[in-house]
Amino acid sequence: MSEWFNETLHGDYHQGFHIREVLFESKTEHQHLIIFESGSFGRVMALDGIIQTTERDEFIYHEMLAHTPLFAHGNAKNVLIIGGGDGGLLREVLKHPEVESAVQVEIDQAVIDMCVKYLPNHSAGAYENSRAEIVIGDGIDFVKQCDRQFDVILSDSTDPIGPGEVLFTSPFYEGIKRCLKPGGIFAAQNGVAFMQPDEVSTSHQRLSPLFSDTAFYAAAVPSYVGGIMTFAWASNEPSARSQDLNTLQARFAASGIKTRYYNPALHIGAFALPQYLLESIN
Ligand code: AG3
Repeated sequence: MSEWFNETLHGDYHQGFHIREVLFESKTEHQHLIIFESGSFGRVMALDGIIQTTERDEFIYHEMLAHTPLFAHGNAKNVLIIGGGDGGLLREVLKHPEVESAVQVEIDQAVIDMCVKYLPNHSAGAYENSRAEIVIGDGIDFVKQCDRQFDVILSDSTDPIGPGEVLFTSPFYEGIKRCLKPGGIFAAQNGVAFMQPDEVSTSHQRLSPLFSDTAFYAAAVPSYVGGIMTFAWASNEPSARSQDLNTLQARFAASGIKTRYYNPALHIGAFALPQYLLESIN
C-alpha cells in the first residue's frame, strides 16, 4: 500500500508526503488533525489538510519567529504566544534567560496533547517549564480582554483559513497593540509570499495604521512550499528593527543559546525583501 498526504492549501498546485505510518488522526473540536511518519521529513503534523510542522525543518521557522524579535528587543521579560500548539516556539522562547514568563494561548487542547505525545521533540519539556502558562482559548478574545502587557507577542498561527482567519484581522491587531508594552514587538507567521501574494500587502495595510514601524522578514522553510515564508513585524519602537550587528552578536553570545538556523547576520539580512514584495507594499 502506498499512501500519500497531498496538501490542499493551494488550488492548483500541491506538495505530497509519502505516509509511512499514520500516528494519529481525528477531527478535534476545532479542526482535522493528522500526525504521520513521513520519509525524509520525519514526523509531520497537518491541520485541515495543511502542513503545520515537520521534525526535519521546524527549527528554521521556530528559531526565526522567536529569536529575531527577542534578540532585537534584548530584554523581553514577558512574552505572549498566540497559537503554536506543537510547542516548538515555546521551546525556543524559553531558551532566553531574560524571559520570566511566557503565556501561550492555543485554541485547541488536542493539538497540544497530541504533539506532546507524537512530536515530543517540539515542546521538549517546555509545557512543564515553570515559566510557561498555557491558556486554552481563542487568541483574539485574549488580546481584546487581557489586562496584562507583554514585551514581545508572537503569532504562530495557521493560515488565514478556518480558526486562524481572525488572527489576520484589524481587530486582532488592535488587541495586539493594547497588549504590547511600550517598546514591545509583535511578530507573526505571514504566509509563503510567492504562493500567497496578498498576505503581505493585506497585513501591511492592516498593521501600518496601528504601529509606527511595520515590516516583514523572511526565511525559506522547505515544508512551507513555494519559496520564502514571511513574518510580519510591528512595533512602536523603530530602533528595535535596526539593532546593529555588534549589538545582536553580543546579545546572542551572552544568551548562550545554540541555534541551527538563526544567527545575527542572518537576522539583519532577513529584513531585505525582493523587489516584488517591496512593490506590493509601497
Ligand atoms: N504555523 C504554521 C504555518 C503554516 C503555513 N503554511 C503555509 N503557508 N505553507 C504553525 C505551526 C508551527 N508551529
